[in-house]
Amino acid sequence: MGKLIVVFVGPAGSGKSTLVAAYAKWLREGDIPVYTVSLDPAAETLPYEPDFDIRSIVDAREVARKYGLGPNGALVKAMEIMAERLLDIVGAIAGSDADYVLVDTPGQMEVFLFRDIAWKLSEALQKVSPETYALFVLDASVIHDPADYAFLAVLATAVQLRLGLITAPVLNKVDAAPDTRILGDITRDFGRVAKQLREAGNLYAEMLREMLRVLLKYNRSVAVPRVSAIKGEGIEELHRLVLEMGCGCGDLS
Ligand SMILES: Nc1nc2c(ncn2[C@@H]2O[C@H](COP(=O)(O)OP(=O)(O)O)[C@@H](O)[C@H]2O)c(=O)[nH]1
Ligand SMILES: [Mg+2]
Repeated sequence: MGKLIVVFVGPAGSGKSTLVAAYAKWLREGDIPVYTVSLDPAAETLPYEPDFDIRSIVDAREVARKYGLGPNGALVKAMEIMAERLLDIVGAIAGSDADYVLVDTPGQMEVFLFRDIAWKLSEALQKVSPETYALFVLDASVIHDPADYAFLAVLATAVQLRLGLITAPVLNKVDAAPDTRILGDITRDFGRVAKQLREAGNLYAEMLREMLRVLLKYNRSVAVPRVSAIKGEGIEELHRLVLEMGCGCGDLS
């Protein structure tokens, strides 16, 4: 096979880095070669040892000192430097002979997604491998009701629009989620979500239902993997989703 590149995006603290660590460990245990990339110039510590670490090129703390910037300004500047040095990043990825490349993005999602680096990186990675996908990692505690499921689907679609990469949502921290049964129902059974939204009987619920119907029409995957990166649980399900994102063969179960 060619390379399969997975880019992890998501809000700060959703568990991107922990999930990269867990997925890389899982792949290695299955004797599957994997190359890990950290693109967080502000990372203090990482739960894995990246094969490529952006801090060898740009470190947010040094940028802050050098240019006299605060934390946000330093991050924005670091993103610009990263965009200029894109060839180094992408070259390292292209040069690795691993089947899987896991790309961990900056802790602060917005400095990545709202800057040129996001689409420039996506474009460059797609040239390395057409099988480049994104996972949108969210903390499972944000999901309480069907409207939240719609929120998740819309956010993942927004990321997909921005990156131009097929993007699937992943719910992390299920070990700490208040009620995984409700979570399971609404992430696995769109019929139930639609019914609950219909029963709500208001215009807003109606709008969400229509939005979901359209989104799901164009997105292959409905089941959202529920994982605990910290416990290494649900990684097999995540892996199935990653394989499914590319092959176009639908159900792999
Ligand atoms: N309970 C729980 N905590 C987690 C899980 N995954 C990550 N965390 C914790 O959430 C915090 C942020 O994780 P991190 O991977 O650094 O998030 P990132 O900013 O998205 O890279 C850390 O304290 C992690 O230990 C999980 O599955 N369950
Ligand atoms: Mg991180």
